[in-house]
Amino acid sequence: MPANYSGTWDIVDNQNFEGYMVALGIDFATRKVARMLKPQKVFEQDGDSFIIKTFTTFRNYSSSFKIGEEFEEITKGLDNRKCQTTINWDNDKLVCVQKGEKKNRGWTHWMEGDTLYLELRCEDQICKQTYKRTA
Ligand code: ECB
Repeated sequence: MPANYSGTWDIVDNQNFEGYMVALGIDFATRKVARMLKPQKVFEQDGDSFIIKTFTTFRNYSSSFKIGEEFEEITKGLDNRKCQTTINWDNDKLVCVQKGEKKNRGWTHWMEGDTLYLELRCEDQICKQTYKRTA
């Protein structure tokens, strides 16, 4: 049985989001707004099928995928690039690889109790986010 991430998670810490956004080529004005945001994640999971919704007051983002199945991801409202994206289990961690123009792009999620971690990677930058379960 894989881990179950279903639920609602609110951000409590966000390290080097700025560096991650610079690596993605996000302009200064957008970064200035984005770095003030407090994202909420809503995971809907049925075994190996996921919908991850990221909500903010500025923009929202949603991604649907099945473990191990590559899909075309368009990061609409983020950096608006096209990636060939695959998410796999590494034990109970979710490991995402986003192949495309940017090297070393992807993310990893893992849980410890009511804490959800997210590491976002692009080029030589790592953004580390921490979320707490609220539902
Ligand atoms: C939608 C939340 C952030 C909106 C920020 C708006 C503009 C900044 C533009 C680009 C910044 C790049 C990425 C934002 C970082 C995170 C958003 C979701 C990233 C993501 O891939 O989430 C994964 C893992 O939880 C599931 O889609």
